Amino acid sequence: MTDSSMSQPSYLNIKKGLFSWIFTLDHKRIGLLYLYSVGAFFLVGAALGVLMRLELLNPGGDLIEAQTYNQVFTLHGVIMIFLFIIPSIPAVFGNFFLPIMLGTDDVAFPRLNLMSWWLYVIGALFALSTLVFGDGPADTGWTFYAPYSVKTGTNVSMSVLAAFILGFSSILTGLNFIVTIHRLRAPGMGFNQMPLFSWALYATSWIQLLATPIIGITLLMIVAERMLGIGLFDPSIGGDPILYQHLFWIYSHPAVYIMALPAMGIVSEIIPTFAQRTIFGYKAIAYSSMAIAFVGYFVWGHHMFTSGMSGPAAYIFSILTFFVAIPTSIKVFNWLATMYKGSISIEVPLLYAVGFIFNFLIGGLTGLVNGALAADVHLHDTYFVVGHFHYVMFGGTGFAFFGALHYWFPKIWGKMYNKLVANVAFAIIFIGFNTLYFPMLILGIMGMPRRYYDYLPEFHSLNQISTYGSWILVSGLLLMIYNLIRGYFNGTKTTDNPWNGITLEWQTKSPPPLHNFDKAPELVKGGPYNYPNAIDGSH
Ligand code: HEM
Ligand SMILES: [Cu+2]
Repeated sequence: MTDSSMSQPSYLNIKKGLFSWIFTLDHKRIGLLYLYSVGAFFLVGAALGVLMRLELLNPGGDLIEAQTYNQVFTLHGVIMIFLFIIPSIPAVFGNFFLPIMLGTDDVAFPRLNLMSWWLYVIGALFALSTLVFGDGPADTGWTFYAPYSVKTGTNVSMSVLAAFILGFSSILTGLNFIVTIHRLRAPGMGFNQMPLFSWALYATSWIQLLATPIIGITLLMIVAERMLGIGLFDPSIGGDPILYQHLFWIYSHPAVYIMALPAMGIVSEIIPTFAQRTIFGYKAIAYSSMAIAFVGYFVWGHHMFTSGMSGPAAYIFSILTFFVAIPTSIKVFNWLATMYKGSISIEVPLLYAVGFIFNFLIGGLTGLVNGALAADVHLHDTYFVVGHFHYVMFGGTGFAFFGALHYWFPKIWGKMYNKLVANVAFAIIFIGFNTLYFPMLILGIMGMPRRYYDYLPEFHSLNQISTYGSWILVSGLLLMIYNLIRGYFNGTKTTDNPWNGITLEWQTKSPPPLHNFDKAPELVKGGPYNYPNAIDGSH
């Protein structure tokens, strides 16, 4: 292990000034541009979430008005989905690490990559402009269901145009990654020698490429319907609102895997490193990502069980939904098998990975409950659903994102944060998260509907607990961010491979040089996770 100092030339210090960042073609800098923008929107979205929880602390609608609440949950949803969670892991860590982990010097199309980020910024400005222009931000929910989205006076057109532009950004990232993986792997690295994070990004990229155009066109149809009254979705002029729901979910269910698969890829990196053990079931984990991406296209109807579809259609969607559980469980079993008998060092990235597994299990199992036709008819549009998807997206993907940040922090900046503080922040976040969202599952079963600014008195105590949870969670998040920023400025210098990782990014300097490697990296014989001293390595 060599010690690298900040004064050595690296991608961070080779060029200076704002322009060298916002017009950079370096995938690492583009990854960081995404990190800062995605991170900023996460904070805005979280603030809106906390505002909703304040409103719901007591019954009586005492803090914000009903219509404001409608706009707040819509903006919260739009920001969290399109500006935070979809770009989070692929655009930040995929950009930064995919080329390095493949042993190459950049993505296939660096200019397209820069354009993705600029489209992201433009899309974000469109979304925020609804705060100023027109009759305020959309009040439809992030799903923009017709016919209300066609009729409401709020600025739906601008919001869906924002989502349209952001969709292009996502498509270009996916396209870039697919070509990078096919064309730029280091000599000798076959598909089955790729790190599992690359496999996860590969599966994700196909969804981004094939599913995102559907939402793009659907949202343009909403704009056309609002401006021209064509009669696509509005029944009063001959349209079909159910058609909108189909088109929306044909994208938005696969999009759930745009959010989940990269997170699973992160966990598949962190676990073998901190267990110092060859990953159990490499191929099963790799191919199950592809299986999830594929099956994910055929289950969208589970969002529409109460829309009046035929019995046989509903049964089929329900059964197909259960099939997604198979490749997902395969991953969970393989992660646990990797840790079993491993020599585990409990560092903060591993805590986030295990936190991911815990939360994602609750998210996945409550997903099966929703997918079960008979149960969903009762739970549809209740807080059970709100609890479920926060467990998946935040407890799952959000935790994996934070885990990745702590895992690769020393590689990205060449410094180490304070580990004790990071552990404490994790504990607060984990406790706060579960205090915030677990009560929502119970509230949903009790019958509390979602998207209301007020509730009946019998729901009071659980809502209070949930709001206290949001305060605990936010304190933990602020502590984590403070600790990382302090690590960035004052952290101790780190070695090139502080976790004893075995994938290629650990062979280069921390922070990496401009073109990633000073000398060509050496591939590990027999796959990317072959720990030479591992206890009982298995394949
Ligand atoms: C501090 C963190 C957060 C808090 C306090 C929070 C709180 C809430 C609450 C209370 C609602 C329900 C509104 C209602 O139905 O009346 C909600 C909805 C939602 N949240 Fe969050 N949330 C947080 C983070 C996140 C994250 C990280 C994501 C995604 C990654 C997310 C995605 C969503 C979505 C998609 C909705 C649905 C919006 C809609 O109904 O149209 N939230 N959130
Ligand atoms: Cu779904």
